[in-house]
Amino acid sequence: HLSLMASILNPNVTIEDDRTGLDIETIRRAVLDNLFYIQGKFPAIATKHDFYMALAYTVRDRLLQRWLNSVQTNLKKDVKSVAYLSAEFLVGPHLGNNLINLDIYQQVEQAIKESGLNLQELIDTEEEPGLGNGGLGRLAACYLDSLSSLEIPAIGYGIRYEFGIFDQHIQDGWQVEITDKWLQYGNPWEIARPESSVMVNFGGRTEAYTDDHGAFRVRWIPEYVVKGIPYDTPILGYKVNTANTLRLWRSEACESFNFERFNQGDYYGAVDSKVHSENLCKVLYPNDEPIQGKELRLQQQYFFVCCSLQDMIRTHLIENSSLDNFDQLWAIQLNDTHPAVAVAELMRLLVDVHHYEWEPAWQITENTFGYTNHTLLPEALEKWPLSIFGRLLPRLLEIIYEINNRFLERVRIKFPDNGSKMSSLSIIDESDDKYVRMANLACIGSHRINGVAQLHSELLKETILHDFYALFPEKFTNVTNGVTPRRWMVLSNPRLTELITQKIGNRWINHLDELKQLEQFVDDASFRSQWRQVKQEVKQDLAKYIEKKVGIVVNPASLFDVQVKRIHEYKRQHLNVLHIITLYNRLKHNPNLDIPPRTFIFGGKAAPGYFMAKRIIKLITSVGDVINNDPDLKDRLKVVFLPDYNVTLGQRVYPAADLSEQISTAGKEASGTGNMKFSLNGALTIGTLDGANVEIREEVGAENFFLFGLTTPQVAEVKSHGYYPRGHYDSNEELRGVLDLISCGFFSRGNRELLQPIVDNLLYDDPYLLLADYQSYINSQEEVSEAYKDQERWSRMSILNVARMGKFSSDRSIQEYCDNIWKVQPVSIKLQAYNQENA
Ligand code: 475
Repeated sequence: HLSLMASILNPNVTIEDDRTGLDIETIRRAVLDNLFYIQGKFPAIATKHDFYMALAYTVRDRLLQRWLNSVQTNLKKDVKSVAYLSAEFLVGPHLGNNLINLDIYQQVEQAIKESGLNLQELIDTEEEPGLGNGGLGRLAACYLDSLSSLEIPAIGYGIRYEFGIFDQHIQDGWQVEITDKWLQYGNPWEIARPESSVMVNFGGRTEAYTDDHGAFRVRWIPEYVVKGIPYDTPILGYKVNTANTLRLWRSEACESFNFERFNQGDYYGAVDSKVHSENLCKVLYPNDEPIQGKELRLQQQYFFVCCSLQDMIRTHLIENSSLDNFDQLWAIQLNDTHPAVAVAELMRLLVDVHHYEWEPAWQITENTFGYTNHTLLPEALEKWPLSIFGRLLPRLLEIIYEINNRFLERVRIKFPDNGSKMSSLSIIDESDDKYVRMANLACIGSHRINGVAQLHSELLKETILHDFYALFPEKFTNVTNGVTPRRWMVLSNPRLTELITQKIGNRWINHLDELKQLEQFVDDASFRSQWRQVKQEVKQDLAKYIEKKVGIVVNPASLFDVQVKRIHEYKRQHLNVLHIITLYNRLKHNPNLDIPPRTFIFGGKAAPGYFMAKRIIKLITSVGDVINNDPDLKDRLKVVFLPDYNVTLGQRVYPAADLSEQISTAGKEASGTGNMKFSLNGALTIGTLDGANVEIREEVGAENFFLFGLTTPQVAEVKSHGYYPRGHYDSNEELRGVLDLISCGFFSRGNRELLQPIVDNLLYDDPYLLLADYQSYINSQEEVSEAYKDQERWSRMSILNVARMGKFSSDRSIQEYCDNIWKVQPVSIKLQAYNQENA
């Protein structure tokens, strides 16, 4: 109460009370307070989850000051903000991360201990918001962390899915999908803002009219209207006052719209339309490839884009008299093409609603948008059947036609008589059925187009976006992905964080280049031994987790060989399996073979409708069942499939890995980000020259990286000559032994049908060239085993990997986006108490 009095006497004093105080005693009391007043529980009857909630609210209270001041500052200042539009944000649990970024982990740990609880257990109680599929959604989350840590005014806009990515169970070796009910026990991190709701039109028709000034205009008479309600979550930066907002939209029926039906006595009809509106944001599509032609998916995309643009315009007009300077105060980034309809929607808002002429509206639009591409697979480019698009978004389709006509007119003048260029550049695909091509819309409507790793950005220009590159070379650039060291090191690997910080201080946490200083200790034998000790302890933790989860006992001294990522043929988890079976056969034939024991760890979800990916999971678990229980092997090989790979599990796995498997077919993985998390945590990489592997190898040095496989040009070369996978089977005896063992039902209790689709695919098609890369992979794995036998050498390589990972901080990526694409500056946030003026 002294501080409260002080603030009355002197309004410049920051108020420290039960909701802001950071000393151990205040935190301890605040948790008990929240337990009583929010959870409605005495400690004696509270569950672990109750304590988690009480602590989460305690931490949120300590964020709010920074959050509201950040929001207020961004509103008032005439500084440019970033709007990151993404259908996915895979943020992971908030509690631990907020403790790190608030820099109160230790106080809270102590306070919780004094209440007889364990902080780690409470952190582990949090249900993670699985609002993403994989790399793309997780990248968006790392970028939010870095935007705040760099004090950039920013907002993330997305969808508040009621059910996120499914929970994966493994039954009888197969994946089973369970709905993810992440909201069932409440979400303490979000605040609903129903007062900022907006309306979104769907269906119906358009109509021309002449306004009061005699101008020709179009209006959209929708068939139905959906309300978007924003839910805000603070994203605090590391040791700064900036807390940006992640604003996710939930859909609801628009009451006024149903009122008429309701009055007509059509009660069930009115309720029905309510159900329909709420379905819109029910569930995240679990494919990490596009879902062509699913109307609900297009509704989701337009819904969140329309809500977000209206929200930006509303906030813009609070401090500005017009939208003339919209592009000077907003940089909007399109995270892949999922939000690309924003290009047409901003035009609609400017032209139809705010009565701009086409040309100035187009200038604003093009200056505002940037587009990030995340894939090279041509089949993964999003396109919508024209019929669906036109029925759902009739006005948007008209605008797209207008954009396209004006654009193609410029193309025609630049490349006269080039019909094939015109048809490849057109937003409308007229090949067989008609489609709207979202990547074309994104390219035309953005002033910058980037890939996510050097190789990927080069390949974009050469392949899928070649004709756009010929037209607008100045638009193309690269921003290599990065990951946040706060979550992927400080939070997930406290032991290594401590060891590094002892040696070089803690500046590396937000200046990751400083890890360089570790190089001076690489020849220090006692440091190397400490380094090994840390890895050993972390591996023991994972070993315990594995035993608890899947009942497999693994040897923490064995080489932990890890591949965690979505299951995809191009990522080649099955190539990893071919290596496992090769080792198995070698050990069976030669029990005295001198190779270090290995534990192969897999994790990853398969899209529910992806037949081959689901078979690959079954292959891994089946091979594991045989190998793990074969007494001849004397536990020298173990194969573990960890169910339900997600952010939380990633945080356990990356720190414990010795070897990181980054084995995609060259030219297929846009970047990868798991590759960075592994290396940052001291794993060595076995990998192809694909995605960001190329740059990782460049940084850590070729001698500290296990390279194998065809290069991208070699892949193209092999394919151009009519690739014949069967030839590798015929000529490579060891490979033949491996495939034959699968075929004969050895791993499937004699069932020859079960795994045959995988073998047949490899022998007769092998689109991802596993057989072509097999021998090179096996050879490289032999080098891995040799290196691991020499633990001192391995430790040197591991230390150098970590020391040279500075480039792969998402802080560096975001700085590049700020400088080269968004042209935004940091703004430092001054704290002002909530009950003071203009708060
Ligand atoms: C790349 N997801 C990684 C990562 O840049 C890259 C697609 C359609 C619908 C829903 N999700 C998707 C992706 O395309 C995706 O995750 N791409 C990944 O983006 C970040 O590191 O190489 O595969």
